Amino acid sequence: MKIDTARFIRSALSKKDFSEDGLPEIAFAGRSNVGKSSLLNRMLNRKALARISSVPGKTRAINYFLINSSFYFVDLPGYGYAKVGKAERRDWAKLMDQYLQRTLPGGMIVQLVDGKVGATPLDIQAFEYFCDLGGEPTVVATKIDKLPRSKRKTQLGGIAQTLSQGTVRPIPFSSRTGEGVKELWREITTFLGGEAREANENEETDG
Ligand SMILES: Nc1nc2c(ncn2[C@@H]2O[C@H](COP(=O)(O)OP(=O)(O)O)[C@@H](O)[C@H]2O)c(=O)[nH]1
Ligand SMILES: [Mg+2]
Repeated sequence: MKIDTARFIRSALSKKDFSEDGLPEIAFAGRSNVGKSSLLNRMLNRKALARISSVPGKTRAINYFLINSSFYFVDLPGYGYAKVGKAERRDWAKLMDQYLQRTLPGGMIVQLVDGKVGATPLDIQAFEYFCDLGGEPTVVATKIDKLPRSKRKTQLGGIAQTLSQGTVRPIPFSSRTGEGVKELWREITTFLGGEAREANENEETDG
């Protein structure tokens, strides 16, 4: 995909800030520090676009980036901060619930798992949560450059097994080397193609 424009649109801290224009949304989720900002920047060929989300006060928000004026990348707040209090965790869960219930099923959610660390109990919980809400997460194994080639197959198989008894096929990804960029874009364009077809069909039946 050629990226002509990629613009930060806004940080949503509550339901009223969610996008209402009906453009397709591709949401990205993962533990904090999993490499989400790096992946978004790499996918969009921008050096620091997604860092906006790491400025204080915005890490708990849902951040919208508009791509080529035609779809959104949605940066969901990272889960698993060690130091957040109960109230903040509750706010986080509420915002995520509201967003995901509205976007899944039918939307696209990309779940990032640290390729070196493997799937943690929090990753499993998140995966099950997304599935319960009707999502079918596309799983990406980040920082794959850190893993020796000889350990790859076992590690990727382990992630698939732990998350889904082997039904998902994690995409190995590295923001350092660019591995996985094409494959993830392929998944995204397939999703966008389906969205476009659906919109057309609706138009035909409406008119
Ligand atoms: N080796 C390696 N390190 C990475 C990669 N992606 C991210 N990192 C590092 O992991 C840390 C967290 O990355 P960041 O993108 O900020 O994670 P986020 O908290 O999920 O947004 C940073 O120190 C990055 O430099 C990768 O593909 N390979
Ligand atoms: Mg980040």
